Amino acid sequence: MVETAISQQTGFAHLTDLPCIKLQYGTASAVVSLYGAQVLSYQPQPGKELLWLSPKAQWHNQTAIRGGVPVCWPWFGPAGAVFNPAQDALPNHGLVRNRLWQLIQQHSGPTAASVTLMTELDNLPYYSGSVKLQLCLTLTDSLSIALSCSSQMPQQAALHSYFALDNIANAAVRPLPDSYYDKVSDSMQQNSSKVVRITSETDRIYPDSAAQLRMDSDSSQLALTQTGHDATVVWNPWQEKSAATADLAADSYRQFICVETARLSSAAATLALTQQIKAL
Ligand code: TA6
Repeated sequence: MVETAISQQTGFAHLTDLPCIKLQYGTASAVVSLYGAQVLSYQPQPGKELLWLSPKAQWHNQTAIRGGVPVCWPWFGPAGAVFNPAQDALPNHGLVRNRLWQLIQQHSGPTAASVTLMTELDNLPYYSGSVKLQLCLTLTDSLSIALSCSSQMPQQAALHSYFALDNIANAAVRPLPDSYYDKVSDSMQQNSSKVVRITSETDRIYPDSAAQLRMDSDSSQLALTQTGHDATVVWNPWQEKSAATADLAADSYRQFICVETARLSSAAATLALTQQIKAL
């Protein structure tokens, strides 16, 4: 029988005072921070880390943690007009990356270890009423991250996963649609190869992307299964932006690729977005 466990821990990596929860399923483990409900580690086997955390990540002074799986909600990127009727200065990627979430449920049994974190907001700039957002993390022979909100309202969301690499030069993500919005050049682009490799700053939104993706690198092959999304985002800041970003080191861009499961429609709807990560 597989042994499972859930425990509270203070600190992860150099973030020594960060409140976290560790899940174990046999020899697999995952760590999630209560700050941002951000998954920081997933090791399908001891020592085989699939997620990347910046050595310069911070969590004090309202800073979002750079790495792991940030939760972007209720908007993605800068707040669009729907989310920001008063045109205030609002943070990139929403309001929940720098809040402490509550642990509301945990279960460890022979088939899985799982926890549910929740945060409640009653002061959204564009919606009156109280809104609950939940993140459910389930560890089995894969890690499943599910973000949900039952309020019918405009809400964008992304699971902004940073995957660890030995070298960005050898990473490939497939299959991705031919057509994408390129944020770097602010234009629609076409690429019929289906495979994305990173050779310069990359910030792409692929609408209508598949439910099943594969990420290959020197040290890992991952199957990514996504549901509830209407886009996949692929991001790497490359050299210049890596050096210019306070919580990245100059060579950080070599060490990760973001493959993000996103719902970017701003039509009023409930939310159920999942990304499952499985080492092949
Ligand atoms: O998902 C890609 C992106 O939106 C990029 O444009 C880049 O800025 C990145 O996310 C990181 O955003 P952050 O707010 O975490 O610095």
